[in-house]
Amino acid sequence: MLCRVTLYVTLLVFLPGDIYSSEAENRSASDICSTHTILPGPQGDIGENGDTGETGKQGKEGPKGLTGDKGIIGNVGDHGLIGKIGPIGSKGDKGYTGRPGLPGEKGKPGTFCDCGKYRKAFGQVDVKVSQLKSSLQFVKNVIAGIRETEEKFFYIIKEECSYREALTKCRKRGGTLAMPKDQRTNSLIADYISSLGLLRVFIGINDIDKEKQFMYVDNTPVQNYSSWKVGEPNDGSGYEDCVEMLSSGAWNDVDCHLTIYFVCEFNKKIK
Ligand SMILES: [Ca+2]
Ligand SMILES: [Ca+2]
Repeated sequence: MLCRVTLYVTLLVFLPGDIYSSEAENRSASDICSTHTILPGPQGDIGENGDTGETGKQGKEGPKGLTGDKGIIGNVGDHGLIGKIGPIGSKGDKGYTGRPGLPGEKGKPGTFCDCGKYRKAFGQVDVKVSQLKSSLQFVKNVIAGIRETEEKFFYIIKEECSYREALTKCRKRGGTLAMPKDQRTNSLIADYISSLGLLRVFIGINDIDKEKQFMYVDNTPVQNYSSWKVGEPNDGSGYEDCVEMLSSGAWNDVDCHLTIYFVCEFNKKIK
């Protein structure tokens, strides 16, 4: 193979065109190699060094390096600016009481005052007030015979009147017929009747508008408290629509035309 290639190259380089065209066409390469031995020449000298090449391209970015050691503490920085004012704090506990102060300077001498006469006058007023209270109580209890609770005065008028006349007379005095609405008031009126030596008086209760439905004269029904005598109210004559109180405190329905004493009541507080 080597022989065939070498011969072919030699013929292409060194043989004239006509020789190549005549002889080479008639002689095969295998024939030449089989008759002539072609040896290689000696090795030539080392060629001159080539020119310096162009600068190569930039290499790829290398892998991330290892973390370095912690550095030493830096220098102290400059003084910072003053911060904002903070919110108002909560109120503190009350402090202890301070020590007493020094005594004040001595006062100036007072002026003369005849206070005795004022004291005397006030004292006399107090005496007068007490006397008036005593006198009023005497009038109420002994002369008038009036009785009272915290809210009302009660007064028995010794005039024989029918129920309607009695009611009118109480109203003309600024009150109305007495309306016992609790045991305490009923007992007070009963004692009042007894103390005067009386047996009966009209009180402010009737069933004039509707039979058996007894009402106080202020148009409130008799329902929470009553003090009927046993067997009453019986509407005995068929006309018993007004009510009397006996000295025992018991109630009885009677004829409104009956003429007897009566008891009025008056509110202490003027409405
Ligand atoms: Ca009746
Ligand atoms: Ca009766």
